[in-house]
Amino acid sequence: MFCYQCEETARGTGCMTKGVCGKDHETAGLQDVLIYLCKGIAVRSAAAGGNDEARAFITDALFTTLTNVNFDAARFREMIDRAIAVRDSLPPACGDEPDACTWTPENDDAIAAKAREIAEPADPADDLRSLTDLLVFGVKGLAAYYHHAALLGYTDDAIPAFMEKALAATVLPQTADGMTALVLECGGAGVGVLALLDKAHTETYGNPAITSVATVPRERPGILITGHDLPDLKMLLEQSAESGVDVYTHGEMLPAHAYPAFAKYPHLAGNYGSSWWHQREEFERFGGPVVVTTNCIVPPKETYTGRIYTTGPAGYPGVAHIPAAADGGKDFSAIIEQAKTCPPPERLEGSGRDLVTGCGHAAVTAIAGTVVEAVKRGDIRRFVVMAGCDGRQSERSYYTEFAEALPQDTVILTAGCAKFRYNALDLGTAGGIPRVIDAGQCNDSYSLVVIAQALAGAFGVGLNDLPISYNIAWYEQKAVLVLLALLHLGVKNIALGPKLPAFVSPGVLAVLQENFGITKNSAVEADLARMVP
Ligand code: FSO
Ligand code: SF4
Repeated sequence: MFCYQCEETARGTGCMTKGVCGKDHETAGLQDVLIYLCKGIAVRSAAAGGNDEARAFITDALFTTLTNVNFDAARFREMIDRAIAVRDSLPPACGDEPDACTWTPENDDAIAAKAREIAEPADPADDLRSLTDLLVFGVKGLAAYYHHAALLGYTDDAIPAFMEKALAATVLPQTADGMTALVLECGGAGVGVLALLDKAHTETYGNPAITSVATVPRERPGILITGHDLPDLKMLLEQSAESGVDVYTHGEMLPAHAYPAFAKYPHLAGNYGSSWWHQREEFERFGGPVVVTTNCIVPPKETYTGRIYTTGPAGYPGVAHIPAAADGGKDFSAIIEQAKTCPPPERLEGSGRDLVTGCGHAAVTAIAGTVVEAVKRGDIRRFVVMAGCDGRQSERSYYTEFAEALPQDTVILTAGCAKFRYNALDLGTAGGIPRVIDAGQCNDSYSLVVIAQALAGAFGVGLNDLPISYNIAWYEQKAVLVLLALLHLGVKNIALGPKLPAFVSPGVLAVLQENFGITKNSAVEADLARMVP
């Protein structure tokens, strides 16, 4: 195997025997083959002017290959069979199609041989390979966000059409310039998909309101739900109402409390625990069933394998999977019954302080006058965007230290699970607003853009002239897409950390630095001096 798609990749260069995430050699190979087949589907679908079934398949298949989504080799075998069927149902694109359009394995050995062929370790200096992988990882992020929007019935043909064009390009002859143009175009598609998902969430569930979320568990048994899928939470809340069981959010599900459509359920009891990588301890101590709707799942401990469930794109071998019916409905009744037999959640050390979330664009622009006045008075000197992901490596304590060291007249704008590094700290208020403005999931990063654009409008300046610095924590491929979206919007001087992506070659990095001022963050004091002048 060779995988270098996430920030925690082995030795900062690539996982070659087993993923740091726990992905094994076999699953990595099957994922590579599935992506390869998606490229063949993309060539044919694009030539046919776009095929709905092919586009839906590509969207869902790519999502399963993001970091920490699905570790289940059996699921990937099924998807490979389905990929071949989808591809072969489409007419040939031309007389001389790339291998991805025609390659058909006779058996498992042929799949394994293809996986070995694909998994060539990258030459770190190969700019074209770097750009191609940057594009594929950005398209994976696009697929994840589009999957969420499409589930709620919000579609936009431009997004799957771009995914198709981009994937097809990776198996057709390319130049570095052509690939660079596609990478930049991917950022534009990223802005489009984030706006679409924002519309899907806010029109379906209402605009989030600034909300305090309890972190101390109640006395009744509970079900914990994690990941990003809001329709799953809605179904679970509906089915468990009046059951005597409470529902708690974990990780990226925390912002759900802020939507009117979820806040109205009295048995949505609070948030339990923190970001994804704490789940082995937190799921064990929760004591009741846990539903994992998307990334990030980490290899579960035996102590809770009998009460953890995956659904949607998520999967793990030996973990029960809740399927969707043809109409998208899911049956959580067995989980609710199991919860009734479980003890209430154990209180976690460090819990107690409410977490504030729901600072989406509607809530923040509603108080824009207060914010603008606070900036004019000098009560708010600077905003620092600290959105992105959390991760398990110790160097990520940088983000806690940076948040603590920020002067009192600064405000953190955040989204994604990166916030768990500082959202339980008592950072107080600045200019009458909380010093941590949590716009929601990484899926809600668009809110930060809208807030920045509203501030730029209020002050009559460009985005890069605002008193905003960017200190972004990345981990997986959705963060790659968000970064490309920010570049597309012309945002400059983003600091990225804790490591730069292994798949960015020195040549590509030089271009990013020259054109966009991207840097790696360094030490707290030096970064503070640079970002909060
Ligand atoms: Fe986090 Fe995981 Fe939302 Fe990511 S839970 S790390 S960017 O998959 O999705 O922020
Ligand atoms: Fe390694 Fe990350 Fe790939 Fe997992 S997703 S195999 S940790 S690079």
